[in-house]
Amino acid sequence: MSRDHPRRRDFLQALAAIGGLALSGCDRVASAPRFRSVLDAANSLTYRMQRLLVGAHRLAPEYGEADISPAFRPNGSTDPQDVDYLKLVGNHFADWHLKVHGLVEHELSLSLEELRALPTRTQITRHDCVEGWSCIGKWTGVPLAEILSRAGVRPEARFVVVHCADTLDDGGESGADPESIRYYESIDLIDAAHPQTILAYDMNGTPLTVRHGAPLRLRVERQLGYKMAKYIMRIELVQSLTDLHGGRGGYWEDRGYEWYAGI
Ligand SMILES: Nc1nc2c(c(=O)[nH]1)N[C@H]1C(S)=C(S)[C@@H](COP(=O)(O)O)O[C@H]1N2
Ligand SMILES: [Mo]
Repeated sequence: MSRDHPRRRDFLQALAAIGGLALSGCDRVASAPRFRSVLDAANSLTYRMQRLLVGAHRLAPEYGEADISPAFRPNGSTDPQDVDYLKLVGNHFADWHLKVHGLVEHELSLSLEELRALPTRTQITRHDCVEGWSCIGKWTGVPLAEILSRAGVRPEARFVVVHCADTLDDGGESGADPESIRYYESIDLIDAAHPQTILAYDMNGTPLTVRHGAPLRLRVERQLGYKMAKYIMRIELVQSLTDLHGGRGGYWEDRGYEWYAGI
């Protein structure tokens, strides 16, 4: 009995420690105002279910070199004809800068060279398009968290919005203001801080081609393809999505797709 005692006490202490850790871990996330307001803001059942079931930290599966799809299907915009973008392509993106602005402590303007000098992550992941196809590719880029920590996220910020260079092909024909049909996407700060969320500049070991989003695209590996914005021009930290374009947080979301496109 007395021999068991210390062990039991150790066990109880360990349990308390684990419980305490788990509790403070959950507590930290659940009671953080930012997380709560994201939940409040999200009216999508999918989003809440996914967040409850998978939590903030689950990693998307990663694959080996042998699994890389021999041909990765391009989709959506594949050859943007927007004048500003064509100028950038013409000069091999030497004049391109990633602008980071909005609810940040310091605005950033980073060249491709500067981005490539930052810490990198490479991941081989499966891209699932909502249309029902998947391809496996290798992506190299800078974790979005690195950029955000350099910019300093202000406490009011809740979403990261990615603004792209392209307007979809049929956009001009409708006679709409091109700015209103420019591709854009948004994610919450949980996905923004996720280790597999990167701003990719290389695909399968070579710089991104125009088809796949040169010079920079987003990879948010736990969500569907339409979240993976290509042709990134600027990143904006915002408190609310309602003032942007159609108000639903993305080009396709404004046309009826789910904002949280969890896989
Ligand atoms: N800027 C921009 N990003 C975009 C799109 C687009 O049309 N424009 N299409 C999305 C969709 S629906 C998919 S499936 C992927 C396709 O990426 P890929 O061309 O590299 O296959 O890009 C996503 N990102
Ligand atoms: Mo897609």
